[in-house]
Amino acid sequence: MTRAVVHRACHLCEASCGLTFEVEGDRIASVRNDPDDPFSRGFCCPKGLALARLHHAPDRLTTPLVRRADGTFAEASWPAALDRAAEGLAAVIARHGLDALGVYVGNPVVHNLGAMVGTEVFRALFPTRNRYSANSQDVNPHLLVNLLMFGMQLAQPVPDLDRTRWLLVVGANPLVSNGSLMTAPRVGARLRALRARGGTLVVVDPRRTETARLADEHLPLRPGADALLLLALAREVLAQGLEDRAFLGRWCQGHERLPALLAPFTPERVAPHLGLGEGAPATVRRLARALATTRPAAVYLRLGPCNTTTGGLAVWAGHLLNLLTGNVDRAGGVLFPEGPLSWLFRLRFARGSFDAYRSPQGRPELAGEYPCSILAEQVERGLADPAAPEALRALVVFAGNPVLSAPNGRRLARALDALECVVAVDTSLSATARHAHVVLPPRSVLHDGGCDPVFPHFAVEDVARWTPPVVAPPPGSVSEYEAIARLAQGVWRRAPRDPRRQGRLLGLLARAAPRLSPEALAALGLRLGPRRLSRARLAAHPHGHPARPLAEGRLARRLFTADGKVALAPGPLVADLDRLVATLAAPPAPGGLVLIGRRQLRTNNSWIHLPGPRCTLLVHPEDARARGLATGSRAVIASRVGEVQVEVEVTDDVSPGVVSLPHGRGHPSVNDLTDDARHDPLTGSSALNGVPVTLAPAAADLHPAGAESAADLVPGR
Ligand SMILES: Nc1nc2c(c(=O)[nH]1)N[C@H]1C(S)=C(S)[C@@H](COP(=O)(O)OP(=O)(O)OC[C@H]3O[C@@H](n4cnc5c(=O)[nH]c(N)nc54)[C@H](O)[C@@H]3O)O[C@H]1N2
Ligand SMILES: Nc1nc2c(c(=O)[nH]1)N[C@H]1C(S)=C(S)[C@@H](COP(=O)(O)OP(=O)(O)OC[C@H]3O[C@@H](n4cnc5c(=O)[nH]c(N)nc54)[C@H](O)[C@@H]3O)O[C@H]1N2
Ligand code: SF4
Ligand SMILES: [Mo]
Repeated sequence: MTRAVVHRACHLCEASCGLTFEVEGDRIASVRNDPDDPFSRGFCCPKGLALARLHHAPDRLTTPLVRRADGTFAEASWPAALDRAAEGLAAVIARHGLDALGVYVGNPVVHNLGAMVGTEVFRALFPTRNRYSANSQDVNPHLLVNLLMFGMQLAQPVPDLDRTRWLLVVGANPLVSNGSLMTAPRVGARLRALRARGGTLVVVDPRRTETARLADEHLPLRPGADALLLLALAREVLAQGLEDRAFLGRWCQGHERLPALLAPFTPERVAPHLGLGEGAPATVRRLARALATTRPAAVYLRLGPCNTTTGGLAVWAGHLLNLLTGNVDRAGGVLFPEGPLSWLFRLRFARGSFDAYRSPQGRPELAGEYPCSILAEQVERGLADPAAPEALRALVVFAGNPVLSAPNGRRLARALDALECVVAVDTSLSATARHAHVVLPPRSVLHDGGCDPVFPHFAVEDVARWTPPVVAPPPGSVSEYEAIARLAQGVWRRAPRDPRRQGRLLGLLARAAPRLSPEALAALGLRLGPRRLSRARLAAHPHGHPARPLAEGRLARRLFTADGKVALAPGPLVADLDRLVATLAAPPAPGGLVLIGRRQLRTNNSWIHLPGPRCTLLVHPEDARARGLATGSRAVIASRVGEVQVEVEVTDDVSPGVVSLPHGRGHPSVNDLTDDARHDPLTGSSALNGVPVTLAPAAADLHPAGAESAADLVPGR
C-alpha cells in the first residue's frame, strides 16, 4: 500500500513541534520529527513520536457510552447517546434553572480547533454562572494581571529567548514542560544558546530542576515565596534608582505610587521567608542590579507561582520588573507575538472580565468562570438545600479530567456521583468520565484540519500554519465540533427559555450550530487578521509558514486601558498587598513539610503516561533520615484532605522541608492531597503547590518496597 506523507504540528503541548506522519490507508504508520519545520527545526519529544500509538490506542473510545440502571455502561449510537445527554441536561435546567448546569472545559480544548469553537458556542448558548475550566489550576493569575494592567487578559508578553542577555525563570521547567505561555520548541537549544552568547540564566525553583541544572544560578526558593522575592526585587530596582524613566513616562501610569506600596518589601524583611539562607538580602540586591543594568533582560514566570496563594501578586511583580527596567516591547526583553488571529483581541468579549459577579461563597468570577476549588461545594450545597441558589446539579465536561487535575479530587469524585446528570465529552473513559451518565467520544483531532487558534499568539517567533487532516475520518465518526454542537442544539431545543438566552441571534446560532465549519471560520479569521493570510497561502508551506523574530512597537496595540497606558498599580492588586504584608510579621516555623508538583517528559497532564520513570516522592536526605525513610521505601503522605502511599526517592534536588510528587496518571493522584481550601482569593487559583503534609513510613507488611499500591492498580488513575 502506498504511504501518504502529512506534515502537521503536534497538538499535545504548547511547543507545537512540526511532525511528519506517514499514513497507510486508515492507519498512521509512523511519526517523525520534521527537520524542515521553520520553527521547531527537527525538535520533538517522545510524546510527539508516540502519537501513532496514542491515536490507535486500544483504550480510545469509539462508541458513546450510556449508563444503565444497574450503574454499568452500555454502548449506544450517537443519536441515542446525544438524546439521552440532552434530555438529562435540559431536565435539570427545567427543574432548577440555567445556573444548575455546570460546564468544565479541559486543557486539550485549547489544542483542538473544533473543541475550541464548539465550547465557545456551548457557553454562548448556556451562559450559566457555574462555568469552570483548568484555568484556575493554571493561568488565572496571568489572565487577571494582564486584564488589570493592559486592559486585556490575553495581552501576554513572552520572553524574547533568542535575543535576551539575562533571563530570570521563575517557577517553570521548560526543559521538561517545553514551555507555557511561551511557545518555544527547541527551548533547551535556545537556553543553551543564551549562555553560549555570554548571557545569563537564573532559575528560581524549590527543586533543582532540569532547567535549573542548565542555569548559571539556581535559587531554591521556599514554595509560595515568589511574590515576596519579586516585589523585593522591584522595590530594589526603584531604591537603587535603576528604573527606566523614559519608558515609564511614555507608557505607564501609577509609577509614583510604587515606592510607598513596595516599601514593606525590603530585602531584610523578606529574607526570612525565602529559604535562601543568610545571604538572601545580598542576593536580592545583586539580582535587582543585574536585571536592571543588563540590556536586554527578561523575567518569565509560570506555573509554580501561579499555583500558590499569592499567584496574582507574583505575576504582577513579574510584569513590574519587566516594565520598570524598560524591557517590555523591547527586542531581547518581553515582546508581543502577532498571532494570525490577534485581531480578535480587539473584540470586547475577548478582553476578559473580573468580579462582575460573585459565587455564593463570595469568590469573584474571572473570565466568566468560577474557580474549581468551589466545584464540589457547589454540588454539596444543592444536596443540603433543594432551593440553594446557583447549586450545581448537572455537569458537562469537555476534554477535562478534574477528578485528577483539580484539588481534592476524591471530594470532587463523590460530588460527581451526587449529580443528576454528568456528560463527559472525552476520548477515553477517564477518572472523571467514569462518573458520567453519558460519555461522548469524538474522533481524534488528527482527522480534522484548520489552524491553531491559540498558541501562535504566545510564540517566541511570529508563526502561522494551516493544518491538514492526517487521516481520513472513519465512517460514522463524529468530529469534536459536531459532537458539541449537536449536544448544544439538543439541550437548547428541550430546555425552557431563560432570560439570559433569549436573543434572536442565539436562536439562530442554536439552529445553525451543527452546520457551521470551524475550518471555514478559521480561514475567515486568518483573512481578517493582521497578516491577511489565506488558507491557500499557508497550505503552500506544508512545514509551516516561514517564522520571523517578534517585532517591537506592538505595545500600543495590546493596550486596552481607558488612558492607553499600562496600569502599574491597579486597585485589586494594591488591595491584595495587605494580605502579603501581614505574612511578613511571622516567618515560617521551622520543621514541617510542604508538597510541590512535578512534570515528567513522558507524561502529559492526567492522560498520557508513556512507560518511563516511576512516580516517586522526592524527599531531602535530612527529612528522610528524620523519618526513617530511604530510597525505595514506601511511605504514607497525608494532607488535611487525604493520604496516599508513595515510593520515596531521597535526593538533595529538593530543599529540606519540600517534597515533590508528579502530577499525572498511572499512579496515586497528587490531587488526592491538594487542598481545595487553599487558594489565591484574588485570582481564584488553586494553591496546588506548598501544601502542608506529613510523611511517615508505610506499614511494611502491607506494602513492601517497590510493590504497587492499591491505588496504582485502579485503571485510568
Ligand atoms: N497537582 C497539580 N494539578 C494540576 C497541575 C499541576 O501541575 N499539579 N496542572 C494543572 C494544569 S496546568 C492543567 S492544564 C490541568 C489539566 O487538567 P484537565 O484539563 O482537567 O485535564 P487533562 O489532564 O488535560 O485531561 C484531559 C482529558 O481530555 C481527554 N482528551 C484528550 N484529548 C482530547 C480531545 O481531543 N478531545 C476530547 N474530547 N477529550 C480529549 C483525556 O482523555 C483526558 O480525560 O491540570 C492541572 N492540575
Ligand atoms: N511533559 C509534559 N509537558 C507539559 C505538561 C505535562 O504534563 N507534561 N503539561 C503542559 C501544561 S498543561 C502546562 S500548563 C505546562 C506548564 O509548564 P511549566 O510552567 O514549565 O510548569 P512545570 O513544569 O510544572 O514547572 C513548574 C515549576 O515550578 C516549581 N514550583 C513549585 N512550587 C513553586 C513555587 O512556589 N515557586 C516557584 N518559583 N516554583 C515552584 C516546580 O518545582 C516546577 O519545576 O506544561 C505543559 N507541558
Ligand atoms: S514537546 Fe513533545 S508533546 Fe510538546 S509539541 Fe513537541 S512533540 Fe508534542
Ligand atoms: Mo496547563
